[in-house]
Amino acid sequence: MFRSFRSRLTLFFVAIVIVPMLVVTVALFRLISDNEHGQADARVAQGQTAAIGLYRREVERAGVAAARIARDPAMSAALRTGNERRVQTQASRLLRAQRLRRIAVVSRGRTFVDVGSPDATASAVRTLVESGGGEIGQLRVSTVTGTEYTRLVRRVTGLDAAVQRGGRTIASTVPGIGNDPLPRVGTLHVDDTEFRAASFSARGFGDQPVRVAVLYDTEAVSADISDGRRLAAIILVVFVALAFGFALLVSRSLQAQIGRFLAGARRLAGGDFSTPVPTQGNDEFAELGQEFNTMAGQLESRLEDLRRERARLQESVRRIGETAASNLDRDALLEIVVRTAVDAVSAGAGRATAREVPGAPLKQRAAAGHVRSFHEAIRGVEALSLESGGPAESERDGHAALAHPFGAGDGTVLGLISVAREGAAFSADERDLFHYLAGQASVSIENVDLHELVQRQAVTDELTGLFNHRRFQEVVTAEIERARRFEQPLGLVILDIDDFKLVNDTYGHQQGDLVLQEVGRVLKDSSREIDEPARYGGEELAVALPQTDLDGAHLLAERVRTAIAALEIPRLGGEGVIKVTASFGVAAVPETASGKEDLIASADAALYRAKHAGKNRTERAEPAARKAAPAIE
Ligand code: GH3
Ligand code: MG
Ligand code: MG
Repeated sequence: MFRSFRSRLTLFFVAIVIVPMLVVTVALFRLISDNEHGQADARVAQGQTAAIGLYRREVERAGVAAARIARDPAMSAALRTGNERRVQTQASRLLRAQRLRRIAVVSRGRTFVDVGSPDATASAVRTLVESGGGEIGQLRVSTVTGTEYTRLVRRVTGLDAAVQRGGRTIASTVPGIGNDPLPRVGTLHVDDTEFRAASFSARGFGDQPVRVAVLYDTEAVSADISDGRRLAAIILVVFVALAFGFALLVSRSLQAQIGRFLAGARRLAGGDFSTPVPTQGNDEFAELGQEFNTMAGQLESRLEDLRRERARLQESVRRIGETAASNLDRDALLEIVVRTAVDAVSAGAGRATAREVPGAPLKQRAAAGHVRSFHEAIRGVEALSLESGGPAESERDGHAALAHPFGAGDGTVLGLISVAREGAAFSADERDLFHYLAGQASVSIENVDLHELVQRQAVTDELTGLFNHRRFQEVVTAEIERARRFEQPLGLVILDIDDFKLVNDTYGHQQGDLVLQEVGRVLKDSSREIDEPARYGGEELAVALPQTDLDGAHLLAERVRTAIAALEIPRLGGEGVIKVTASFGVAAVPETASGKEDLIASADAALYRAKHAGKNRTERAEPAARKAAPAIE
């Protein structure tokens, strides 16, 4: 039910604010009500005390008035006469003159004079005495009527008042009060109005007792109560509103903070580590935010590690691919092996050295990293490995190094692969991995050597060491193409040993072979790096001469011819030497031919002419234009 954060906050708010507030409200309303009633009762009691005081004062005033009347000479005279009318006249006069409310004279149990208001109350009684000392009667005087008294009470106390005599209400400031008995202390209902009342007994006029009540209109109390309650309610409402406002503020801020965390978590889930969760202050939320950001940082660096690992893996896979593609090229293979070894063991640098041919000094063939920084360490470990003919390890001047030899399979070291780094020595795992890699590389290099040998054999003539016919054809094809593209000349020399058959026949086939080898060597020695002399077939040899025109080819042919003629070939199994000569035909693109077939054919034709012309000579091929002429004829 209270699953969401907002509803939990709401529950929390209701529990700690609303419920206590309701309890406080009820208690406060009760307190206000009790307090107002208490105040009302106190007010009534106070009013009663004042009313009693006022009543006494009226009685005292009446006493003063009675004394004055008793001393009045005209009144005394009238009383002495016992004439009822005279006394009454005098009493009426005094009533008016002295603003009295009622005067009565009682004599021998009979009231023979009674003037003024029948409602008069709070009277004083005075005994009238003859000059002789005999009692003539009783004088009763009142200075206030019930109505006046109740008005006076109201003026002085602010409360209503009522006077009852003999069970009947004779005066009241509350109209329509009726004759219900006035309670000593209690509640009185007049029509719909409720009064708090307190009453006391007093002497009325003469001997008649009266009951005087002070009345407090509880409507005022109710109004006060509701005023109090309203004020309390307003304060409570304001308080609740403020609490609600603060709670809303706190809730918003909490929700905003949590919202930020949520957004941060979602960003993380989406793989975005760039924006940290904002942290303010130093409360638990800030701490949580900091922890969150730390966690994100760690996650990011882990991911970065993973990415790097993955990149390394991809790089390795790529290298394996490269290796697969290029393992027939020794230098490319060494390059890959060194780079992989450096990466695999986290080395600072590495290199591969190899000999051109067995016995030659080791030369650097591939390198990775900054080899010069580790020169000493690498040289040192390579020396160790060379010395032992096996894997070596060294650690010196804060540099650790590993080396592994590779050889020809017969134990001769053809090269070394080495790595070095600063700091810690290589672990057993790293060492094993390095030697495994180098071992595998060694096998691959052997394969490369084997492959190179086979390749060489495929294009080489076994007897003379010159290129074979197939390779010659390839070379001429390629060179013709190149000559055409760059518009350069291409010369061709073909030679045929003179009377070779005779050599074979005279000295045997083996001797013939030796002659062939010697002639081949002369041709090779006379050729440049770029020329590829070949055994064209039998005892015919040929060499294509890039960037060489007909004259150039002729020059070379003559040089070779002279050198062959000067050759002294030892006799196999006998004394003396054999001398041979050769005939040459030279041709050139574009002078004597335009294509490959053309070129060979024209050189062949020239050779043929040289044979016919007496051998041991060089003939030029016919120029292309002259050759074309017979076709027209
Ligand atoms: P010419 O001056 O006209 O060229 O005379 P020739 O004797 O050289 O004539 P021909 O071309 O007929 O003879 C070639 C001989 O070369 C025939 C063959 O037995 C021999 N021959 C070809 N290949 C070899 C080889 O590999 N070794 C040996 N010893 N002889 C070979
Ligand atoms: Mg021949
Ligand atoms: Mg020949």
